[in-house]
Amino acid sequence: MKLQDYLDLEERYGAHNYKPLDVVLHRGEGVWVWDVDGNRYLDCLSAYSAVNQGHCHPRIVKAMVEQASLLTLTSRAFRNDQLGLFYEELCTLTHSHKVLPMNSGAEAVETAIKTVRKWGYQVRSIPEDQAEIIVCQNNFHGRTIAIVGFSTDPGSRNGFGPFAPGFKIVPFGDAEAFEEAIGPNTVGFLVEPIQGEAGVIIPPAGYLRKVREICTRRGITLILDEIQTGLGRTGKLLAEEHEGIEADLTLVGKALSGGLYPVSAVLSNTEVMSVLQPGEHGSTFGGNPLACAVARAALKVLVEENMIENAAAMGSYFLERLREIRHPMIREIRGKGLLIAVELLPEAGGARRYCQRLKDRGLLCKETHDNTIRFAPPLVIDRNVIDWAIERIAGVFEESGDGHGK
Ligand code: IF1
Repeated sequence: MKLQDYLDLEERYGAHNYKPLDVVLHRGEGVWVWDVDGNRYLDCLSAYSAVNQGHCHPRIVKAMVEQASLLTLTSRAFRNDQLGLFYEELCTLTHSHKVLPMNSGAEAVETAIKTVRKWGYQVRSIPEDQAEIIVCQNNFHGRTIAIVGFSTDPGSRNGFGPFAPGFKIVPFGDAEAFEEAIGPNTVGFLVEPIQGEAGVIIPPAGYLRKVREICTRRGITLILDEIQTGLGRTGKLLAEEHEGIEADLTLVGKALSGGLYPVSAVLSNTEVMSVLQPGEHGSTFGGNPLACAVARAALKVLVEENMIENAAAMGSYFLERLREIRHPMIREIRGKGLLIAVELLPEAGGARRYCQRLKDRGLLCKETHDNTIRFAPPLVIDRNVIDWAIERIAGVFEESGDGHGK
C-alpha cells in the first residue's frame, strides 16, 4: 500500500476527531519512528508523554509478551499474581499508601473526583450532592462528560452538554484566587503541576507550596494530575518534587506502561482511599495482570536506566540549545525537564506550519492551540540527537524568513 492508500482508508472509515500530520508510522525504537516508506523521524511528542521510556523498550516488550502468554485478564472477582507486586512497587516508588488501578488517564481523574466527593460526605460531613471541586482555567484532564464540563476550552466542551455540577474554576498559578474560591463544601483542588495542553504553562515558583499549605489548613484534598508531567517527564519522578510537596491524591497514567498498554492509577493516603467500599468503583480491565506486568517493567526501566536524571540533564541542554536560536517570531521558550514549548508570535502564521516543515526534515512534533510547538521526546534522548534536532529546528526558522507567514 502507498501512503495515500492509508490516508484514504482513514478518511473513508474513520471518525474525524483528529487532524493528524500525513505521516503513516510503521515501527518505533527508542527515540526514532519509521513510516511505511522507511523514512526515519525523531519523535518529539512521545505520544503526549506516554512513551517516556522510548518506543518498544525491549525489557517492557519482553515482560508484556511473557505475561500475555500466561494470563491477561481475570476480572477483579478473582486475584492475580501481578497486582500486589505492582501495588507495592508503585507505592514504594511514589511514597503512597494506597493505589487504585484504572486504564485511561480520564478514568483516573474520574476516580479521584468520585473518591474525594465521597470523602467529603463521610469525613467532612458535607451535605449530600453539594461537594465542590476547584479546578483551573485552561485545564486539561481528559475527555469524559464530567471532565469536559469543567474545561475552559470551547473546542473540548461545546456541543457536549449538559454537564456535571460541582466544579469551580480559578486562574492557574494564583494561590490567593484559589483560597478565595474555597467554600464550605469545597472538598478538593484538582490541578496539573504544569499545564501541558495549555502550552507547557509553568506556575510561579512557590505556587504549589502555597496551595499545599492552604489545602492542609482548610482541610481540602490536593489532587495533582501528573498523568503528563509525572514519571520523569519534568526531570523528577513526579513534578511535585520540584516544590518539595506531596499531594493527597496523585494521578498517573501514560508512561506508567511505557506506551505499551493503557494503565493509569490513583495514588492516595489511606484516609481518603479508605472511603471506597467493595463494589463501589472499578472497571473490567482495571488492575489486570497484563497491565500490572507491563507497568512493573516500565517503572523498573525508568529508574534502573536513569531516565529521570537523563530527562533533567537533557532537558536543560535542549532548552539551552533552543535559546541559541534567535528568531523574531519566537515569543518565548519555556520548559521543565523534557517538557518544552516554543511559543510563536501570532504573526508567525501558526505553529502547525512549523510542525509540517519539521516533519519534512524528519522531526515529529505537535502544536498545542495555535501558536505553540511542544517538544517532548522520549527521556532516553542524548546530546547527539538533540544537536541533530536543533540543526533542523534552526533550519525551519531560518527558511521561514522574517516570519511574515512566508
Ligand atoms: C487526546 C491533550 C495532552 C492529560 C492530563 C489527563 C489526561 C491527559 C494532564 C487524560 C491526556 C492526552 C489526551 C490526548 C492528547 C493528550 C493531550 F492534547 F489532549 F491535552 F497530552 F496534552 N490529564 N492527554 O494530558 O488521559 O484519558 O487520554 O489517557 O485526547 O487527544 P487519557
